[in-house]
Amino acid sequence: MDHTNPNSQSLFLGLDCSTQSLKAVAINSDLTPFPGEWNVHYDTDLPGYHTEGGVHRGPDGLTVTAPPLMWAAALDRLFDRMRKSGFPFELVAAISGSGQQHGSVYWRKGAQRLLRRLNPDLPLRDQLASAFVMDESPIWMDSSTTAQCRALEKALGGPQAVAELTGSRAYERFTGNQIAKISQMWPERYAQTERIALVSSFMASLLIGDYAPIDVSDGSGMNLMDIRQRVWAPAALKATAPALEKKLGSLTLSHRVIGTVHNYFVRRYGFSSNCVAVAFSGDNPNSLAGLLLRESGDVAISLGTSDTLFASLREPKPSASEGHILASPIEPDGYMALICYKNGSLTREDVRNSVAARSWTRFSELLRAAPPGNGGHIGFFIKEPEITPPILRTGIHRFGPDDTPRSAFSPETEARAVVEGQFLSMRLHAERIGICARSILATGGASANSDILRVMADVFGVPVHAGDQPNSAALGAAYRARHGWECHRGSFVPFSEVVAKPVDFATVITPNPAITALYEPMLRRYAALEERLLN
Ligand code: ADP
Ligand code: XUL
Repeated sequence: MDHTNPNSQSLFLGLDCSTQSLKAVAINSDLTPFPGEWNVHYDTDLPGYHTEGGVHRGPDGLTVTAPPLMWAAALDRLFDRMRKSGFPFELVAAISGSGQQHGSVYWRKGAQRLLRRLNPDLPLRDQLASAFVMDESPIWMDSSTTAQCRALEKALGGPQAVAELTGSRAYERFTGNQIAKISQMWPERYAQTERIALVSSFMASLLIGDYAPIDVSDGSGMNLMDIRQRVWAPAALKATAPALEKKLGSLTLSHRVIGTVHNYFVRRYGFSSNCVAVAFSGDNPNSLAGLLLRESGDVAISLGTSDTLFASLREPKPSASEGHILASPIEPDGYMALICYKNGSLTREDVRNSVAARSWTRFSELLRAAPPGNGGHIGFFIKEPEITPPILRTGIHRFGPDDTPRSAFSPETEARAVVEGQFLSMRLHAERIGICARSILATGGASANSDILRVMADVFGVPVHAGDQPNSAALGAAYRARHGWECHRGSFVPFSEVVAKPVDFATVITPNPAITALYEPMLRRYAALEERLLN
């Protein structure tokens, strides 16, 4: 298939290697969706890896990892499924992908040779079994590196200095602090590491059969990159681990073509040998691309395993108190702001399981049964050590309308408290870094639930839009594949010229001003109670 002809019926494939599953979507040249959506769910489709919610948790409650070999096995499983469903791999002109951010993979010396020589007759799982120095990759849910974070801040002159340099103060899940921990705990393993990849560049490496570069947008989540110059920051590298620069390889701009798909995928699945790979990036950056967020005031909220809120940004103002500044994945000199919550879908699921017999329908009934504002009841559901704000001690904190602690709520109050609390927190912390929503695009698994979206609209007091495609990360990767392919054929073209068409956000939920007014005093109470918990 000749993919240099713009009139051909080329397809563009987007992957999303997320916490719980690996997904794929495809689009046509004119950006219309190609029918079908494919998914491999780690817990149920690859039970041999014994994950729960896609991860392994350590006994300390802080360490969270996942096996990189499982992600490789998932890629074969996904493409097998697509082939069986008749997916025309030969039409794919370009592929890109998303990875859960911050997670790191440690390739053993000699792994590059293994990648280059991948044999199409054997699954990746068999060929890469000895390729990793760490069989378990630390992922974004890990919060075991507080000591390394404080050491980085001390070495660079404090949290604000780290934020000014790298876009965020030191965070436990950020890759540099994870690398520091590994180099200190297992110096021999660190010495045997030839290359350190992010989940995004790891998946890209499988596809091109070589070490793939880290893109500047996902690279912003490491506490290692100079956020303005978009190069590794020597002072951060030095404070993190010895001989680190060589192990990281060089960074790439997000729209760059990084290679063609390896013969393994050509022979095994029928990809064209001309099919190019565009730099993979983080799931939140790809969602920004998938939702076409460009104007200030356009905010997206993704309700996936993590809940995240993000927006495009021209003028970065890194803060030591909350949020992250990342390099934009679509504008070579733009930025994005990101706020991340660890207590997202899994925490809502936990409450659903305890009050609604594991049913989202029942959960919605309960949500509707309690009045907006919840009669003044407020809850903090810290099932996982939280990122925003940083509260590492888990537990549920419930307060009555007079701010006194309560040990339990009724089922309706409990269901409403978890959802209202999450959105009050998002509004509070977004406003503190200057993000003032004019409208919200909702995405991620839980954006399918209109009762949850109604609370979002009322708390923020702005319309919430949602579409049929809750997986904006895979879609954004497909758009970026299309954009990178276009730039590769000639010179750089702005993303907005290639991807100009707004996506279909058929569902619009408008806020009720009387209810929004009710949330104003509640937001102030929420802030004061949060302060109390932090102290
Ligand atoms: P990720 O990509 O981060 O792995 P997804 O965006 O696929 O996650 O979201 C998965 C989550 O979506 C599940 O954990 C589940 O709790 C949530 N979810 C799915 N359907 C609903 C629903 N109807 N209401 C609320 N949450 C839902
Ligand atoms: C973002 C973050 C998560 C992961 C997993 O900073 O940690 O959103 O990207 O989805």
